Amino acid sequence: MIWATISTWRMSFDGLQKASDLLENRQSAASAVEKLINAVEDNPAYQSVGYGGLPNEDGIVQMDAGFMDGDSLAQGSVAAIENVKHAVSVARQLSQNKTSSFLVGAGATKYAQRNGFEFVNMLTPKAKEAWQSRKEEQIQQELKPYDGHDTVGAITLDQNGSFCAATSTSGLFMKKDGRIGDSPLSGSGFYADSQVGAATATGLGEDIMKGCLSYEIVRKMAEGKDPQTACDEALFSFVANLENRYGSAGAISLIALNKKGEWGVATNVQFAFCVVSEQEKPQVYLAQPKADKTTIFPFTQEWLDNYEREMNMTVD
Ligand code: SD4
Repeated sequence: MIWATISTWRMSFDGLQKASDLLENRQSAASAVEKLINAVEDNPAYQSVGYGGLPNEDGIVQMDAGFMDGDSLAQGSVAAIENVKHAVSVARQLSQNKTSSFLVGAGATKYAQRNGFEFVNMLTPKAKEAWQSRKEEQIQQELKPYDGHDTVGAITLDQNGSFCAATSTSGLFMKKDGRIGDSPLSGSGFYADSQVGAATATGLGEDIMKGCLSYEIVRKMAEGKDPQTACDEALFSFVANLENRYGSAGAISLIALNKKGEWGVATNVQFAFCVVSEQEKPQVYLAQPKADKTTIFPFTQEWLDNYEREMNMTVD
């Protein structure tokens, strides 16, 4: 049976290759998605996820993560968890609970401690330096995502036809203490149903939550829409609606995968993502909005070089 993985941002590429090895060797969608996200969480170069993640306005790194098993619909989440290296692994374990499967703040951290998860000071000197200089320059400005600060979201489909979706993020840089985005919320940040497919989101959590966009995409795929149509319809109609009724819509990017291993992406900003499947070598793509559709093309080395220069050698 077909296996496949899709994940957000170029930073997920190494993890995607790990997931690909696992899925090729008949490992479960759950293990593959966890390992993919752990690889991003482990890398201090990525300042938006896991170790090295940028802190909140008080200089404290607070992580959000979610995990969903598309066979049972079980889901687990943590939010504003501190000093835990692999927030998504805690979320995965919590998904086995009948109750107390979503823990926040001190309760989430205590749970991780009692259950032997790896603890580390998540604030690296580089992240601390970024926080100190941002604090000085940006006291009153509005927070924005895509500011070197993005969520890793991933979907895996294994050879048994099982789907998992998961996310991990340190949220928005300089967020308020205790602020939680869409990433740990099932239906908004992620959703998986092995009878249909799965979706995850990255972008301005406050706006993604207004549309429950991951669930909306899976619902559209259940009606028979292919993932690309489901993603474009879910995103662009919602963005138009939000602009009319709320006055603005933040940056939003969405990825989806269906049972046939077909994938789709929609975005209202420039967005990179990674794909691998039984039929497709690991590949990074770039997506851009054009009217109410998303245009997608493979990442070229030239684009990558320019991008890295523009981003001042940080990796998103
Ligand atoms: C959040 N959705 O906390 C996350 C942040 C993100 O690109 O994905 N930024 O709202």
